[in-house]
Amino acid sequence: MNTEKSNELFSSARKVIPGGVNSPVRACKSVGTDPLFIDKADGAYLYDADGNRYIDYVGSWGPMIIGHRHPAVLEAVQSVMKRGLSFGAPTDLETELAEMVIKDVPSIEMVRMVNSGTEATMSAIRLARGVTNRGTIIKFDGCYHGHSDSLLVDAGSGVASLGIPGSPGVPQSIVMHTLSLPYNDPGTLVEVMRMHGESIACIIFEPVAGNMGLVKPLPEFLTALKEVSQKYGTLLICDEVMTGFRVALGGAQEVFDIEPDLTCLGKVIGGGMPVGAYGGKKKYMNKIAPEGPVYQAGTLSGNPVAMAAGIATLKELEKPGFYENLDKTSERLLKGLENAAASAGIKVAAARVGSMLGMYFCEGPVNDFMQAKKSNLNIFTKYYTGMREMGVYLAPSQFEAAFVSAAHAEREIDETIAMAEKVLGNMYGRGA
Ligand code: KE4
Repeated sequence: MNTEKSNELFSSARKVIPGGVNSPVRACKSVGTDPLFIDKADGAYLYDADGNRYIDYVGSWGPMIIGHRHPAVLEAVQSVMKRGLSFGAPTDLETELAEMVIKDVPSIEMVRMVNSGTEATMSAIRLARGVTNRGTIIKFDGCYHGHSDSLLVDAGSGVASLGIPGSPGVPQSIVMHTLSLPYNDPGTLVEVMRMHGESIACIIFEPVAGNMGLVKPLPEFLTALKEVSQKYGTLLICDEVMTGFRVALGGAQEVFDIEPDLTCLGKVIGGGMPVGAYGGKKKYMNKIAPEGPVYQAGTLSGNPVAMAAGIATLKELEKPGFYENLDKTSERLLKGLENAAASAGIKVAAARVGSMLGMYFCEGPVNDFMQAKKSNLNIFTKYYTGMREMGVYLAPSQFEAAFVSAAHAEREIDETIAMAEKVLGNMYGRGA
């Protein structure tokens, strides 16, 4: 692909923006290449500054589940914009989106809108600490919950991709209140809670880990989470920023029958605009200012244009058959990629939950971050660059998930599989 324009734009961006990007993983450092600058998108496709077209499996890191430039979303946003962009005062749109979230995610009785997933998880943790009057929190290695200080410990996603152990600038006095345990390890969780449970404010977890690649929760892990949180009065926070409205209308908590005390949302509920949210039982949410003493605020929280995009998106998701169809497409892709790897004699551990997929280049199973890190990153890099060269846009890191949208039809899936057969086949000197 000719990427001359992207290269020019990247060198200009690097002069004025750290790393030339506004979020580290976009810099493609872990795959040793430069980022494409995107000019526009439509349906399942991205078009870069040089006019190259790509089948998109990043979907803006999850939000674009109904495809880019969906007419219903564009129409909703354009009509709200005619009334103004932001008022810093309540609007009926915030209530409408809140009512939809509460209807679709039964564990949420009340919800507060914020501007990002980071704000959502940061606020939910503050609420848990405020409600329990405890300071220590538990997270899991390889899980990423945004970049607030308490959570940049053994995080996944960009932190894992860049191999940053935590981050400079996060004081020890903060980090010491965060315990990071192995994901899918009920024994360790139970043991740590036996010793410290009375001082643990909350356990925050990804119900499907999507920031160390894709790792499904083991049933015994989910059981342990439920039991220890109830036993020690610790709040269970389900971080569904990525899985919410992605893996099912009711999120991963619907798929795996999880009953969290608090849930964090983002990505899909903004339909591509900056939206995060946290919600849960009224007895907890009533502790949030101005109703209660736990403070949290935001200039653009509940922004009407962002709400309009989220409402229009959720209306599409609520249509009968939406997830069934998306499941079929996603399963077709998963099977196709597994077969392509097998034909090329390359061992992979691939998995899918709804339209969220992951593929490690190693023997399976991959149940935690230690095992995920055994994936062959050289093969991943060749796979990533080969697929991009062929016109398939994947996340530039082994420690991310891939997302299928409703705009991906059989044609896009079959083209992707054909390209994977070529790329993986070429890798072992066996052309497709
Ligand atoms: P944001 O602050 O980036 O909106 O959300 C943070 C967050 C919280 N919880 C989970 C489970 C998440 O996956 C995320 C953000 N996901 C990454 C992708 N792995 C965002 C991409 C990026 O950092 O640029």
